[in-house]
Amino acid sequence: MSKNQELAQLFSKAADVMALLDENSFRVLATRKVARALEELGQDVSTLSESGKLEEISGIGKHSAEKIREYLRTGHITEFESLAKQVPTGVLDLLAVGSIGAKTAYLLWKEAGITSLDELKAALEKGKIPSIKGLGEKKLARIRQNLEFIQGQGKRIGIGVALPVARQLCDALRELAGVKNVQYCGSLRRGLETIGDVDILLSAPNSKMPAITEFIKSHTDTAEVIAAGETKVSIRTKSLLQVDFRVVPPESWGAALQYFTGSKEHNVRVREMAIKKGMKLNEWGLYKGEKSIAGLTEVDIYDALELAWLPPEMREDRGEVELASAMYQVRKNPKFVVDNPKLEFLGKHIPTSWPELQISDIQADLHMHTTASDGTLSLEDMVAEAKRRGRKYIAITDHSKSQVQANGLKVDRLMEHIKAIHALAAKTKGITVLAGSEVDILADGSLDYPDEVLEKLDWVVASPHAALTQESEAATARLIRVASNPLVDVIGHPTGRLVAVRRGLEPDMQRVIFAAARGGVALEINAHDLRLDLRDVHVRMAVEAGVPLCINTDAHGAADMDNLIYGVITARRGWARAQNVLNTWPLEKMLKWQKERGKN
Ligand code: DGT
Ligand code: CA
Ligand code: CA
Ligand code: ZN
Repeated sequence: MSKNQELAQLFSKAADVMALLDENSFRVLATRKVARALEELGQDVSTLSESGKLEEISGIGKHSAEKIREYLRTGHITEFESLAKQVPTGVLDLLAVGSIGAKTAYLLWKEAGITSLDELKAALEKGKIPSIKGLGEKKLARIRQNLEFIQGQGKRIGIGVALPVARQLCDALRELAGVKNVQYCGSLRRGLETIGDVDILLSAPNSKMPAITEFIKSHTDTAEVIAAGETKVSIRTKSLLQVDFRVVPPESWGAALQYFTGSKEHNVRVREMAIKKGMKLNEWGLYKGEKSIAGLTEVDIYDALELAWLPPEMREDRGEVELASAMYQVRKNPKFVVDNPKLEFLGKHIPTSWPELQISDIQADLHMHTTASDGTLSLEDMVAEAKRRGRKYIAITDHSKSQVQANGLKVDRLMEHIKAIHALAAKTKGITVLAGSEVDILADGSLDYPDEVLEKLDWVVASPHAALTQESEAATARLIRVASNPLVDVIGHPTGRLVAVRRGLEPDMQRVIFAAARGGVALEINAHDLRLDLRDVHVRMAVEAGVPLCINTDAHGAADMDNLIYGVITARRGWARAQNVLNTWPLEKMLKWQKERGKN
């Protein structure tokens, strides 16, 4: 772990401890900001410290800089250590359970004597938690649900952890002499939000196997070799990921890529197609009798089976085999009439090749936070960073007044902020900056600012942050109300779920999406790897209903903007093409949509 990360974790833990001990909420927030700033720092914190530049980092003040220097000098932060002594470490683990915030953890600890997740589980099972104010039966039921939820996730790893590790391994292997192709496959290539294990496929001549095995075993990221055979090596990385490497001869590359990308369900369907044609498909190739028909590329395999190639993210047996078949037929015969009601939403023109949504299609980011609320970059820096990354237009959307712990803006501060954004926008060339807000959706679906305030904004993201455990029916009514509000442009992270941590709202999403279609409100795909909200299946519903999607990073700092890829992958999993994604549109088209939406 780098010094940057070590320090980020120390500050983040200190913030948890402070929250538990009920310290001033601004101090907690400031400490979290330091953690975030450290995580995102593009350079080594020791170097910065030596050149006396720590205080120049946005989010790091004089006192935090002192602590950072102390750590770099001594390996300790005395103040944090004495803070930590006041709370058992197991109590901090309780915070990982959705619906346990600092106050609840405090009650569980002080009033029920619970100091670890195991103790919590046992106490809940035995019904041994005394009834205390703030910890009623409903609350305990929710905690129990959430605890079961996180423990039921097993050991799957988030895509945000797995993808960077897999990419680095693939890049390293590509440099190795004799290696022809390298690609991660399995659930990671399909872009699932959590990954069981990473499957990396290589093509190389058999003679290269010993050298490849040796390289993988001695790689700096390898913590343990689980198995090593003639064509397969399995390791565990330092980040606790299991990675299976398989080596195939170059002539089987496409067949193996297709096979190991999966999903199993998709493969079963594709293999059935082969059998119908009197062929046999396996990881080595496509065969008719002994004769090899295809194997070199994935496209060759699909083509020989009269299927169009589709992006890996779509291969879940959710209708993509039917789509691929229709696309192939139309390509062979433009007059071919597709008679499949499930494909009707594609309109009259079935594409002959699927236009895979790319990161480079994204022109705008319409959900971003600055130091005005809980971001780490100033307005100026955020705009400069977005411009540097080639965004053509953005919306600055700091939190609204209910988000006290995130320093949400009261109306007078919002008015000042709008002025400041417009002033900066007027003198900034090459990027259009909209003055927006991320307005809280209150439990009943009303918004956190009155209409006359919302009317002053160029862009309104409305998001749920609180009351995320309400009943499904209430959640549906809440979101339908927002989806019907003409002052709302997009619903941000519509369910508030956190991948493998918190269920979030569980509305009847089909009804919400129909309401959004009627109201002309867009739905966000929040690209943060822990949110991915809308999730894939709901993206698909939105695409079918013709509701525009908006892939936003919800950036609270510069590094968050790199999360865009996870949003794009999730969009692909829901069959979204660029035309479905509002922020791929040029600014003029988006503004036109904004003016005309919901009018017909
Ligand atoms: P995971 O690792 O649980 O996140 O999910 P996957 O999809 O990566 O599954 P994994 O690692 O067990 O296998 C990787 C791919 O290999 C899988 O997506 C499809 C292929 N595969 C594995 N076992 C079978 C099988 O029994 N039949 C077929 N047709 N394909 C298989
Ligand atoms: Ca896998
Ligand atoms: Ca595997
Ligand atoms: Zn946000």
